[in-house]
Amino acid sequence: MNLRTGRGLLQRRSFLGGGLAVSAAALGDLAIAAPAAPLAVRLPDSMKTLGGADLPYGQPAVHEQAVQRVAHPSAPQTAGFAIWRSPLQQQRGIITPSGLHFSVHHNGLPDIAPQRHELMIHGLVKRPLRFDMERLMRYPMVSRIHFLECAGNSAANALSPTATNQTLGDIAGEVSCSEWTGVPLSYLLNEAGLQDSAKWVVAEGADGGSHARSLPLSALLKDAFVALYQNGERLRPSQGYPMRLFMPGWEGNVNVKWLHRLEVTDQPAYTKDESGLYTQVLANGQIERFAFHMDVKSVITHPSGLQTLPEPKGFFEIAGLAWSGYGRVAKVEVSVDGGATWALAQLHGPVLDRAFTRFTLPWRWDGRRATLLSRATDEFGRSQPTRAEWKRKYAMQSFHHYNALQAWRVGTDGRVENVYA
Ligand SMILES: Nc1nc2c(c(=O)[nH]1)N[C@H]1C(S)=C(S)[C@@H](COP(=O)(O)O)O[C@H]1N2
Ligand SMILES: [Mo]
Repeated sequence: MNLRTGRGLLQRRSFLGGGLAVSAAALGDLAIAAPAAPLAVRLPDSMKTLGGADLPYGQPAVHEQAVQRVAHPSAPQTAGFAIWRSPLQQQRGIITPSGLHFSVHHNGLPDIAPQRHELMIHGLVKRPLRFDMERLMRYPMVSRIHFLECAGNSAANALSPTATNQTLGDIAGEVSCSEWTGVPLSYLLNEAGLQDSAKWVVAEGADGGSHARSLPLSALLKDAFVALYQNGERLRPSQGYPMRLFMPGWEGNVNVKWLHRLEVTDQPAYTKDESGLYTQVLANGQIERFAFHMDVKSVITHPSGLQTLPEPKGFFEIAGLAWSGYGRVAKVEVSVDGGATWALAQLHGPVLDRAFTRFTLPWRWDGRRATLLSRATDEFGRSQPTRAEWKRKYAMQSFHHYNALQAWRVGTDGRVENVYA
């Protein structure tokens, strides 16, 4: 049963679950009109020739080569700081293809041979330990589907006084979601034996920037694991091959890639990364540090920035992704009138803890200018601020943890652009 709400949004009475989401009546005229005469069978050329060869490691269709990560540094191919953003506007479904997972490297990609790589655990432990890959691979492993988001995702929206006209991936593509498989950190820490004074763990990567973060021990014992697999295969080099720390729902930079050292301590190390890069100034002048959780957030992927709706009006499915670093997404609301009225989107299962959740809402566009927004709320009632609300909390130049509502303006010509609403 569809409920018609403001401006052509077709809201269902049941918002979660399987079955066909959209009634046939809502779709109506999408198919290419069939003529009254019977359709003649057209034999495709591909049925008249031999098929081509397949590859030992599969690749996307050649016609999909435009679907790529986009680099945002001055010299992406060299060592040094690089951000590769994921083309979220092309993603349908909750798992980001491994080759399209976003990436942030502070000092390029290290070249690590797994046979020589070791993980060391030392500091306030009873028995310092060293694991080579072979030994680590023998431990019991868990598999978890989780998003990963850079604290600096959507920085342009946070900083730029006027909205930049870019794709969703270029604006907010520093987030992805994968199935991660690895060894719970508690197994390794307990084997090393924690001393009574142990409170923090400093994790260090084996890259040239010696990226390092301090993390509270109690949270790590509950949730962290050493990830070895990503979407069923060994980690990609971009994601920290041969191993990375994974801490569900926490800001990207604590998920130390190319992990080689864990030092148990009684206090944070205040590494250059945590005291320099990842603290930020609040509007009241106070400094916010160790802001680990990524907050609830959502983006409409279809339609989104620089896309053009193919017809000036008619049926479209609004689709997007929502996530929260605290738990599950409870609901997503969508507006097509800049936030004046809202309708509940359908959530597509599985709705997982600290993972992408897909949402959709059918929309019959009337051809008038529309401002699209999505607003996610998680199971703890946390919801997204407007941009103005977010800006009131932080100092002018702060940009980490930006989770304000993302707005898209659909023009009468069908063109979609980034706006602040
Ligand atoms: N060793 C190391 N770990 C690192 C980084 C790095 O530069 N070196 N970048 C961090 C940052 S800032 C982010 S957002 C995440 C990104 O993970 P991804 O590249 O797998 O998406 O890795 C984090 N872990
Ligand atoms: Mo990051």
